[in-house]
Amino acid sequence: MPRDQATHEFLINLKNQVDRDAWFYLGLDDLDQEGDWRYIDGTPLGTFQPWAPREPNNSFDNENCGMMFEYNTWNDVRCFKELKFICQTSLQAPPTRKTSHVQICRSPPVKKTSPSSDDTKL
Ligand SMILES: [Ca+2]
Ligand SMILES: [Ca+2]
Repeated sequence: MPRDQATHEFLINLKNQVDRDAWFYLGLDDLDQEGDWRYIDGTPLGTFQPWAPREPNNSFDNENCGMMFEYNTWNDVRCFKELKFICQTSLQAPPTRKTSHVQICRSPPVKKTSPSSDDTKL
């Protein structure tokens, strides 16, 4: 969860090792209440919110998941859009909220045979 500039840049660098052109989910959404953006652990966003200009725009009243967008800014998209993702996990407290990206992050690890895997886990 990119709560500050340093973490934001860390995630970008991590992603770039797999795919420099990819957009990816960030672990934030406003699924519970429109416009109330929260990280996947339920905590509200802080002051660090590098949304792209005119985002989040909740386009077609159906954009509720945050993603890393052009120029390393954030954008809201439909949660079923197929994107890469980076998971942050805790060995002690797994996520409790059930969203599509949580479900993806909970999927059993798939054995990769190539270094160019689709997902990167922290
Ligand atoms: Ca929304
Ligand atoms: Ca949007």
